[in-house]
Amino acid sequence: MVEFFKNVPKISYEGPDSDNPLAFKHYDADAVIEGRPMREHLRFSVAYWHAFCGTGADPFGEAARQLPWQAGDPMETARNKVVACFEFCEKLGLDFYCAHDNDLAPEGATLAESWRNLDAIVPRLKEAQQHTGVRLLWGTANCFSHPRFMHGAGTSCNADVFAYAAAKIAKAMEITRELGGQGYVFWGGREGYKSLLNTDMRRELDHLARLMHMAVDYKEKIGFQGQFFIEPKPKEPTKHQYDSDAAACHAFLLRHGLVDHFKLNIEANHATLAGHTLHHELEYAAANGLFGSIDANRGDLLLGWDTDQFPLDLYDATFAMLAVLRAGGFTAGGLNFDAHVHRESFEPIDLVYAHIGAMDAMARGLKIAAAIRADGRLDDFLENRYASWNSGIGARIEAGDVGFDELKNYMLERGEAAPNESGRVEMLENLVNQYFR
Ligand code: XLS
Ligand code: NI
Ligand code: NI
Repeated sequence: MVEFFKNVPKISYEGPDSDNPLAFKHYDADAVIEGRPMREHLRFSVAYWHAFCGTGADPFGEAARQLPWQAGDPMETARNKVVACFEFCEKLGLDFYCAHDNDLAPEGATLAESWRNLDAIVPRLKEAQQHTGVRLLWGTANCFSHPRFMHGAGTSCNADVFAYAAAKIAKAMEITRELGGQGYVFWGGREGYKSLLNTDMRRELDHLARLMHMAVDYKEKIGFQGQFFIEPKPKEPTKHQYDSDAAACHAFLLRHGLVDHFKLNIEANHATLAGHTLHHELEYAAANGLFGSIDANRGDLLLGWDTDQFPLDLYDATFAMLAVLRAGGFTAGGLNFDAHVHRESFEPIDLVYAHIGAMDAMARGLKIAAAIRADGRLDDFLENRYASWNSGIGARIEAGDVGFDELKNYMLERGEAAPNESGRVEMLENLVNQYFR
């Protein structure tokens, strides 16, 4: 059997005192936290596109990565990538992978040829899944790379392009079902605009909703049981993406009667591009019944684009895992490392280091978040902060028993509101820091 990550052993847990760069210091897959093994809390996934397809090219430089699975014939490359992906997942102990249709097989000269290419690869993925136990977290369709999608896919001004996207999404859903995918992701790609001068926003949004409704119908028709996710992103490649953040997706889903069919796949770097934190987006999603999955990565605040770096920030990891635990944990979703190595990290081993670090960071975030929850002071503080709503006038407002007339009389009688209590932000920040050890 060919090996693409030669000299990489199976990565195991050695504990926080280990100096071995090829070992986990915090991710102990079977260790139980809050009644569940870490692997079930974290549901780690490798992103097929970044890990096995990305070449390290950027707008200023060509391909730089060593990709030992790359062959002269694109179909041979596709077959090799299957081997590389499952070898990688087994060695790292990643339980899932995520992929676009185009990541798996090359596009042909016609749609039919593209589908023949895919159909030749899917059985190999299925077999590798059965053999290793590694599963598909979510599938998706690439409706943004090919020039035909220059004006968007579901929001294109060209009806034929909409039809092409619909066909591509239908096929990607069939493949995802065939592979037992836990979910299916819609990321807008080029669903947005560069200029309002050439854009009929109302019509484009209605078309996008039509595409989503067709997907919902098709899901039912083919018996795909997975969860649909929308992945918000505010810009790049367009200037304004319609699915700009969790709240914008929520409004779109509500307006078009789609809200019961979707959850959100929140990406850290997209959250920061939108001027939010990952924590904010997760809390918004959870507060509105839309918490679903996470594309775990990070941006660089000095750079204004989707740098898709591996998530290593322990505060971000902790706050994300606090939100995940509060939301009751993942069901269909997981932590997909939608991240790529830096261009200068061009050897296969760099991908290994990147995932070890990211898995350890998220595992450490999980442990810290669980410790903060076990301590209880943070949750107690939060609960008590709203105590005035549990009885008296607060309870009557929440129950909808009073209106402006009653509140006018209530406040006229009292003359002044009850005194405020401190928000204790610094004390709570200190409490969080206490668990960073
Ligand atoms: C791009 C997105 C993309 C989606 C899948 O910014 O993050 O990679 O996750 O299409
Ligand atoms: Ni993503
Ligand atoms: Ni992204």
